Amino acid sequence: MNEDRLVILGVAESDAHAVANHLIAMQLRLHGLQVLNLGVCTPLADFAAAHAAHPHAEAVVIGSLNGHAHQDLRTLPELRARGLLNCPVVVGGNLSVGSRKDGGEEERLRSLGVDHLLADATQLPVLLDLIHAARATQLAGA
Ligand code: B12
Repeated sequence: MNEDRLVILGVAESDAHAVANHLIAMQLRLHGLQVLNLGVCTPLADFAAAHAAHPHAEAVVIGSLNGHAHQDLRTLPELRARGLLNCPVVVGGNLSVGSRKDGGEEERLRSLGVDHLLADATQLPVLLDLIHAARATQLAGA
């Protein structure tokens, strides 16, 4: 376990889908990360409070399966304006309602300030390693 590498994980506020959340927590722990798992139905303000309590966390990772990601994350700009959630925010799962996947939902989430969007949870360890490496490079240059 690498004590330096902490990730905050959870599922968006209106969303009760638990299975992927547990599998992702296991996957990330097997990858050597510490995981603070806030579980299902987590308001964005709770993610912000967890990050404020653990400011060294590398990322906040939020799952959304029920199609209401934009509604659940709509306060991200407001929280960031207050100096909260000042870390990479990664969102993944089934991001829009219904079968139409035209990319519009991803655009809307990016416009809220979501930094990374992933459909496939297997890409998470690689993305988190890239975020870790970028941060290490920044710290070395500072
Ligand atoms: C089980 C289930 C439920 C259970 C959940 C029980 C529980 N405690 O988890 C119950 C019955 C409660 C439920 C309720 C609802 N559900 Co439901 N549910 C499912 C179902 C059948 C399986 C979900 C699951 O566990 N899959 C197994 C996991 C491992 O796979 P996964 O969730 O797809 O996750 C994968 C990826 O999405 C991705 N991923 C997931 N999360 C994350 C997070 C990150 C960060 C990343 C990178 C990737 C990622 O990686 C995972 C592995 O590949 C799916 C349909 C399906 N076959 O997928 C519908 C489904 C997700 N549900 C759906 C809906 C609509 C609902 C309800 C709104 C239904 C209703 N009208 O009440 C409610 C919403 C409840 C709520 N508040 O969220 C829709 C969502 C549609 C959409 N987005 O357009 C689906 C797709 C069914 C459908 N085809 O319509 N549901």
